[in-house]
Amino acid sequence: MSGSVVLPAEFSDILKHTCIAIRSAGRLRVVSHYDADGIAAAAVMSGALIREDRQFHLTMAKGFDEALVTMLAKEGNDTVVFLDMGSGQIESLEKLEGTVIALDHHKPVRKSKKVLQANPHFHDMDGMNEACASTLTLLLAVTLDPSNWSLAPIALAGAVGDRQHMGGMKGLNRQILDEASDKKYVESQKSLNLKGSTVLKSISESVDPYFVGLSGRPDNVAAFLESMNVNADTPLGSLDEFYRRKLTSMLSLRLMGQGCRPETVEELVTEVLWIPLMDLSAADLADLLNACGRQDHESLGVAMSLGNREALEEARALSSEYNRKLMENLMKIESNGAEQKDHVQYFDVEDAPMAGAECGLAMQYILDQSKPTLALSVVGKKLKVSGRGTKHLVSKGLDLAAAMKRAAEGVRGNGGGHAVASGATVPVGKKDAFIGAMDDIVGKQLR
Ligand SMILES: [Mn+2]
Repeated sequence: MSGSVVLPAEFSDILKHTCIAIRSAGRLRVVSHYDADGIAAAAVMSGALIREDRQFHLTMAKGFDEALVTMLAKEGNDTVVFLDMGSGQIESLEKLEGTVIALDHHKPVRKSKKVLQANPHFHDMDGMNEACASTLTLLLAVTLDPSNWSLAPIALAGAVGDRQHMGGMKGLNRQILDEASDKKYVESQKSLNLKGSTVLKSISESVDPYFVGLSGRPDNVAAFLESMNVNADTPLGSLDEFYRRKLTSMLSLRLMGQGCRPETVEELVTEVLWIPLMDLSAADLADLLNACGRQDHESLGVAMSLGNREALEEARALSSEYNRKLMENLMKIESNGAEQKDHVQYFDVEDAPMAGAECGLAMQYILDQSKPTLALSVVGKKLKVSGRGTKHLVSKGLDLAAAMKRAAEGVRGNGGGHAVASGATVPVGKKDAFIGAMDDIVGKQLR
C-alpha cells in the first residue's frame, strides 16, 4: 500500500479502516493544529481528499478545548478527523456523535472503542522524534491512493517544523524520506544549513544559526568572505568544493568562538531536503508554514503547500517580515546582553508572540551557555515567561518545566512544559519574586 514503508500489521489495519471510514463518510470535517506540522498535515489531507473528489470542511485550531468540541457537536458531522491533536483528549472525542478519527503523535491517554486512533505510540514507535502528524497523514493518504506520494515533501516539511529532523530523519520519517527520494519527489544532500540566494545573503540573513558579528551585518559578511576569497554573489549551492569546505570550517569556528555547544556547531552541516517541484527545501517550506501559522494565515499555508504560486509569494512576504523582526531583536540581545542572576539570565521582549523563538535562539547562539534563559513579555496584567535551556544543562539536572511550575505557583501563576523548554504566566507585579524563585530552584537543580 505505501511503497516500501514497513509498518506493524496492526498499524496498517488502522490506516485501512480509516480509509474505509473516510470513503464512506457523509459530511466530513477535518480539524488540525495551527503549527507547521498541523498545517502540513492539513495540506496532505486536503490534497488526498481533493484527489478523491471529496467535499470536506477544514478548520485550523490554536489548540484543543471544550469550545471546539461544542462547536463540532452542533454541526451534525458524519465523520470528524483530528490531525495533530485528539489522542490526549480522548474523553471529549468520545462524546462526539458519528465516526471520530485522530491522527496524532502526542502521547495518547488510552485506546478507545469509539475513536479510530492512528498513533505511533500504540505500536512501539517513537512519536516524539520519528513520526509527526503530517507524516502519519501521508501514510493515510498513500493508503487511500499511492499517487499521493507526491504529497510526501509537504509531510517532510511538517516533520522539520516539529524539529524531528535534528541529527537526521529517523524511524517512520526516514522511511518516508527514503521512499520520496526513490520516487524523486525529494533530493537529499548534506550541505550547509543556510538559506538565501547568495553566499552573502545566506550568512547576513541567517537567524538560525545566528552568527555573532555577521548576522544582520552585510558589510561584515562581505569583509569576512573577501578574507577567504569567496565571491559574495555566488549562490551557496554553486560554491566549489574547496571554498565550500573553507567556508564551513570558518563558520564552525565562529560558532565555537561565540560559545555554542558542540551539538549546535554540528548542526551547521545538515541533510537538506530539496523539493524540485517547489524549488525550495523542506526547511524553507517549514519556515513558510510557521510564518503562516503564527500570523493567522493557516489557509495560505495549505494553499501554498498544494502548489498555489500566489499563496507562496504571500507566505514569503509574511516570512521575511517575521525574520526581519527576529533579526532586529536578536541583534539587540547581542549588543545588550541579558540581565544576570547567579543561575538564570533573562531579557525583556516587546513582541510577545516572538518570545519563544527569540529565547531559544538567544540561548543557543548568543548568551551564557551555563545558565537557562528567560524571555519576559507583558501582556495586559500578566507577565508571560518563556524559558529555554540546552540539552547539556538538562543532562546536568535542569528541569525547566518543574522549575517554572513551582516558581509560578509560588506567586499565584502557572507554568510548565518540557525540561528544556517551558513557559509560565505570572502577575506583572511578581516579576522579581518569580525570577528570584527561578534562580533558587534552578541553582538547586544544577548543583
Ligand atoms: Mn505535531
